[in-house]
Amino acid sequence: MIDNRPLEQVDPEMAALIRKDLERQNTHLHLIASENFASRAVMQATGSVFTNKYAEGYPGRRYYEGCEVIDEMEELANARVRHLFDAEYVNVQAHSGAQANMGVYFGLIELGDTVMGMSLDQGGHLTHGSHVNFSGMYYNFVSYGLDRETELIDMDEVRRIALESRPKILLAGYSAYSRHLDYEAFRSIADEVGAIFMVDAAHFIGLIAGKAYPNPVPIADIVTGTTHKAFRGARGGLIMAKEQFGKAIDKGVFPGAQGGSLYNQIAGKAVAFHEAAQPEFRVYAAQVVANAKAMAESFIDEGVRVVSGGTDNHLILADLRSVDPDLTGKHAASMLNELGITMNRNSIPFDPRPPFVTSGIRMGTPAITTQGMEEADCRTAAELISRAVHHYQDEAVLADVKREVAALASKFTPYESDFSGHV
Ligand code: DSN
Repeated sequence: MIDNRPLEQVDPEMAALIRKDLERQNTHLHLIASENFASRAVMQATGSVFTNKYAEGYPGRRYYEGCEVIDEMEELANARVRHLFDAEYVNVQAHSGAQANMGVYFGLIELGDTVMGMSLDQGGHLTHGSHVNFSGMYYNFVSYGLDRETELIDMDEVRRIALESRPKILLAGYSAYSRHLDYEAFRSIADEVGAIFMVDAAHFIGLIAGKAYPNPVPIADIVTGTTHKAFRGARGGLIMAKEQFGKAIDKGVFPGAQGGSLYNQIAGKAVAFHEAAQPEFRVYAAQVVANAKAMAESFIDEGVRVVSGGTDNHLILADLRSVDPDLTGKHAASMLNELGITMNRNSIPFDPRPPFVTSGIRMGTPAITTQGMEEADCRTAAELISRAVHHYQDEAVLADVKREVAALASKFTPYESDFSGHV
């Protein structure tokens, strides 16, 4: 028989770990650019009885019985996405952003075909052709990068490489680039070489939903994304496309890349789509960008070099060599986590260090903005980070920073101390 006692009673060990991470989430400043805090409503949907249902296929075309409500729920999720982005075709089934990209590749091109994307070490993503990822193993990826001087995507170079390599898909998008993308220029290059134009908007799709970043959906053939970054929903992936690509992408996702989808996650995504359509979400998205700009300006004032000289989105990439040539991203990120500020090490463009070490740190403002921080608080956070990296060998300074971080974080706890999202 089902044991419906609370988690605390059924599995106290797991309950304790959840409480422990709640404490970590409530006491740190969270600057991982791909993280956020989901609402209770999102977590309630994610923790709902949709956990129990198998539903392979698509609404109206299932391999299992009993999918009437699931169909209704998936249609609701799809309609919300169409409305938010003005999309023609929508698929909300991908388990993650990586699997959204996999579904598109499986659906639209053959193994070994040429795809052109931004290289991971210049700001792209694993699924944009990294040799350790399925994308680089199964497809012939050709990479473009940044201009060494401006640290911006050089569209003349993109065109040159595209003309030379004639990709089937021209892919724009990033996980560590802080500027707008020139969708129109990508579109025109894709048209010139006969490529499908795809945007991986995983990092910035929440900002697009909140109208704080340009929307590629009307311009690109395909747009993929994630639902848990700036979007603030349940973890997962999302695909939008022009109608003509829909059937093939459906097949690429299921049965190509996945079996039955995670309907509890899809319910949590659908709640986030509803939340993102509210006027407050626009205020949130604008604040995410304003906060990132404030942090970038503070870093520059404090003598910490910001890649490309600033930001147009939610993320900032800092070059630690401007502070001390011996300070690595690995050391700085680990030290800052000890001080209560969580972020990740990140390669900077043309980084001489390997990806596990790096010379940079990547910071993002989606989570701290959900925590309630505004520009002045972000400038304080940037000053604390700057002080820590400038004095990374001075224990007394670091102890002061740790105290000040704790005081700042205590003003912006995302959850009540006994928060339990599923009830
Ligand atoms: N892992 C995500 C990020 O942090 O950018 C991308 O998949």
